[in-house]
Amino acid sequence: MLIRKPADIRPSEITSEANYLNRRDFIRAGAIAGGSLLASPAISAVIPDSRFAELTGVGKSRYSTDETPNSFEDISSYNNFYEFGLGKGDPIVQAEDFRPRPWTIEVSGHAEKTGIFDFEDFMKPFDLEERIYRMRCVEAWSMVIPWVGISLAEVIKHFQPTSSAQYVAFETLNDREQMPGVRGRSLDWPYREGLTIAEATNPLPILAVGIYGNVIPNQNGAPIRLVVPWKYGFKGIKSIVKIHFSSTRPKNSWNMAIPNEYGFYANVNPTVNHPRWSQARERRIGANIFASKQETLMFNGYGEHVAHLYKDLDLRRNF
Ligand SMILES: Nc1nc2c(c(=O)[nH]1)N[C@H]1C(S)=C(S)[C@@H](COP(=O)(O)O)O[C@H]1N2
Ligand SMILES: [Mo]
Repeated sequence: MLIRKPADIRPSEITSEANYLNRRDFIRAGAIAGGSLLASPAISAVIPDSRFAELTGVGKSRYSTDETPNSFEDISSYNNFYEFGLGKGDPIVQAEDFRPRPWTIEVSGHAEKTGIFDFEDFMKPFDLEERIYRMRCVEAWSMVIPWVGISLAEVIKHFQPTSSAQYVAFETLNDREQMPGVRGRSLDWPYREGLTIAEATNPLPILAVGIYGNVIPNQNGAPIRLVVPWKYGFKGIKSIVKIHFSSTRPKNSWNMAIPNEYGFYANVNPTVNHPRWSQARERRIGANIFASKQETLMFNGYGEHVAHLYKDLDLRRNF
């Protein structure tokens, strides 16, 4: 199958997978020779306003998996982004002309610092890091994605939530002009998601602004989207315009749409099946078509970092 790339990406603008893997080997070799894989603190996150531009000052993370990342083509052509169509191949085509600038993010609710921030100003206090994460969609497929982003925990700390802030809510842009999908009623727009404050301040979640060292493609949630690697993909809300510190549990889009199938927590859990299919196994996108499915891991393999958050929770009821 031939996979189309947006016409205006020059091959030189994309870090090819081969180069990329070489760079990683180089970094590993450095680590063995006595260096460190830990992030060297970057200056301030400067995100170029041009498509697929290279991100600079990106540190490495100790939370990255060693698994081989999916290709840039897989990651940018097999997407869920209902604002740009229901098919996996729709967003790469329908989000082509989406404009992720100018962009503002509104921070509101129970916090000391609130306001409406230009994307560039919003990013400045934070360090960019690469986080290579396993990602698991509720539809029983998975990928490994080399994100570039900022720590959500650092963002939360920066805005100084008060003790009333029990949850963090997020909203996607809702623009009928640019997003053909929101003219229809596939979901109740805008797309919404939320986390408990304990989840949001765990070290794993990031707000991603890049993939493979370059500015994130529109179809993956430009200019900024959430990544929560131990939860099903639908928690990873794209193209965020609002962050709200709330005292009550926020609504989340897939729970609003089909409450008996999609809960608030959405923790990856191979022992709790979706009402219409098993969650025990998953298909890795891009794998040889003869490859068998692989077992899904509890909390998508991130249990050592997050299982304690749920020790008093019945995960069968709180799915
Ligand atoms: N705004 C918005 N965010 C969204 C979605 C969406 O339809 N709209 N789909 C979610 C789902 S179901 C998944 S699996 C991931 C897919 O992210 P990716 O296309 O970057 O792999 O985005 C999530 N974020
Ligand atoms: Mo998903």
